[in-house]
Amino acid sequence: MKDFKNSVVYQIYPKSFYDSNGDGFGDLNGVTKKLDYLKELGVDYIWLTPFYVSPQNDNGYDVADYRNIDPAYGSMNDFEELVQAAKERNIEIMLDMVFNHTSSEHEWFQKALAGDKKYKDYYIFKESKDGEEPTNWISKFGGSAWEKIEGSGEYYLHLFDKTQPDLNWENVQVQKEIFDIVNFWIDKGVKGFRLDVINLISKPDQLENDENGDGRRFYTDGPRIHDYLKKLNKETFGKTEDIITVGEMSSTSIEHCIQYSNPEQKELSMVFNFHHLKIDYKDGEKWSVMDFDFMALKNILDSWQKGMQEGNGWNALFWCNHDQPRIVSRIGNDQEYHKESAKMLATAMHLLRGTPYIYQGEEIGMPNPKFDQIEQYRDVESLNYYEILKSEGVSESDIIKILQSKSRDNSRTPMQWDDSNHAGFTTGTPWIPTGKDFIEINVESALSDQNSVFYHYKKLVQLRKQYDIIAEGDYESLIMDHKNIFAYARNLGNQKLIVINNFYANETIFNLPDNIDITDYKRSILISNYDDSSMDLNEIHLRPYESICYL
Ligand code: TEU
Repeated sequence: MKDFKNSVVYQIYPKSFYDSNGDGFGDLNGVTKKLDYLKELGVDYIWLTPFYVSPQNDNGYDVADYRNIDPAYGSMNDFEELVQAAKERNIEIMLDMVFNHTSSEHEWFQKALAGDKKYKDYYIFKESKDGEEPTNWISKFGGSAWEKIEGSGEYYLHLFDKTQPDLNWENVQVQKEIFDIVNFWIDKGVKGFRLDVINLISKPDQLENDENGDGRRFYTDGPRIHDYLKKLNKETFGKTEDIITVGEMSSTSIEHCIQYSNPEQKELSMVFNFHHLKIDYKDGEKWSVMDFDFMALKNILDSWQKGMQEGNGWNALFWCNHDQPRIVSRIGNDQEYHKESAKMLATAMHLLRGTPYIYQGEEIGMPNPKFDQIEQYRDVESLNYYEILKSEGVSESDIIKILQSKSRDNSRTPMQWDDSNHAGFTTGTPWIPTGKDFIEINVESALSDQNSVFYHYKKLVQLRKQYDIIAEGDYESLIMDHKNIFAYARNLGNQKLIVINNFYANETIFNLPDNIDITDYKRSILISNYDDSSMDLNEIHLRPYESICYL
């Protein structure tokens, strides 16, 4: 049985991973074909984003049938073969479960719309208030969170797209349906679940206007959220010891995340939070362009590390996923110091306390594609905000700059396998254009270069297996006021790991704080992104993006 604390999870967005049949759309057989590559990287789990039957308005996060596979991705047989072939390589499958909402094409919602009372109570319908929406809540994808039913005074709630109506978790029948779905997939040999925006499922009894916000304070970590998760755990994955779970927590708090992931609470194994990625939002607004705020980043990572440790919670560690721009473009340097900065970011994240997640392409340092025409974008959120920003009078070229920096499509371009047409992703026409830099940045060239970003990630995965201190050590912050360096220590028994990362292209100096005594233990460099890093911990002259880990 795998221990989630020393495991590493690799996230696959199947639509963009590998197309096995030339239709331009990645598929499950494509994942199976690339398993040896993932075995080489050494990962323990593959998290697959949704491939269930879906109209694909939100690339599968709009599920129309939770028990069947969308033909575009393959068949149930393909899925079973994938699970088996992965197990043969000691890799387990983690599925993505979307239970805050369904697709509006789901049979339940269709029945609800047809007036079936039982199914209307599966969702959140409300009468209009004086011809207006029931509340002033805003959808995460822009516009009102309520959609009017044609020809009636009723609206339904959708925190995301209007084709993603929110489920009513108050209804025990809904809960039972969901537990059955989870058990259906457990029976297929799945060993992990990622639960989409799971901290939004509990809405208050009375839905009210939010006088100073978009409504999120009413439903984020809502009133019965912990009861629901305890119940879900008890009825499904909690029945066995060997299933890991990660909750995607939108706008959450450390206090709630401790409860979600402290083993005594019997809710989830670990949590994703996003506070450390909101460091380039001008005045808190995602749809803006801003350099990242390094001191804010450090303080957020530090407070989550300490807070979760004190409460015995567990973090999922990540820079990238299918909703985030590529980290090497966002915080690193995707030009002159591409390799150095990609490796530095990997080390800085993987050696924190928590379970690391690698998003497809991150391990070869894939950058943002810098699409410069709106026609190249596919994502519903980007397209909605394109219209919203336009209606606010923002110029076309400024909107494109914003999308180039923030669009979710930045991470959804085809995986770059080699330097052939469409980066070897498909023999057809890819559903979204390929990044321009695939000639240099691709898996084939990474595998043939011992100094590549790929081998740095591989080494980080291996180190986690070799040194217990990486999974189990306590976190300790170092030199928090330094303007260029993010450094920390990990402690286990009489061992001490020190991780020093220069987040900038200019040189800088690290001085060991006086309170740290390093005389009594043997020192060696576990990993670095330069091959001649200094051994003199008392004063290190760090080169651009230099990152060193000492034990
Ligand atoms: O994302 C939830 C979420 O709130 C974000 O990360 C979202 O992308 C962001 O708020 C947009 O600014 C999850 C999935 O990861 C995402 O792909 C889905 O679109 C969303 O839920 C709805 O299911």
